[in-house]
Amino acid sequence: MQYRSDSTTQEVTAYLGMGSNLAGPVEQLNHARKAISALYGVRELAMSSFYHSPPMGPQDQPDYVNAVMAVATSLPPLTLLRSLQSIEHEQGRVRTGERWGARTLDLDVLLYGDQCIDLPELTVPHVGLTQRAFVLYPLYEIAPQLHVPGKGNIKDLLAQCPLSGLKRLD
Ligand code: ROI
Repeated sequence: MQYRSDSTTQEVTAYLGMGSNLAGPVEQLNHARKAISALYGVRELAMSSFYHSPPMGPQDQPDYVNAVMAVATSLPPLTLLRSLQSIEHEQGRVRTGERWGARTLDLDVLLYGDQCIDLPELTVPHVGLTQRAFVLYPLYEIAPQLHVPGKGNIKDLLAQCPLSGLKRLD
């Protein structure tokens, strides 16, 4: 049996996407940020500004507020995902089965270190990452040097992604 010679745990930097378009989106995101920071095995590293964005997908729903948070975590990716899902649930998200419908809170694992993950429950890098202005712009704000595994540099990805009505909130 081998033991680590120090008591530190391996941490990975993960980037989390946050979105809400119901029940006070700014408060939902602020609340989620606190809940994420309070998770065992998760430390906040950075938080982007909040961005206002028209809905992608069905247009008969309110505009969204989006942000991206960077964390250092010792949680494995699926444990992190499940912890985020319980926060969504605690904040009143009801999964109706409707694809791309309005939601009180959406938390996504966008990136998990430099890993590519392809599991039924979790795809990393997140599938929409390279096409979604409401993900790429806040991500760029907190990680302008980022390399997205299998996709390229964030700066190059951003250059090919129209703003699509995205506005930074003051
Ligand atoms: N549109 C915007 N602008 N922001 C989101 O977070 C968001 N999330 C979604 C869908 C419904 C695809 N559209 C969105 O899941």
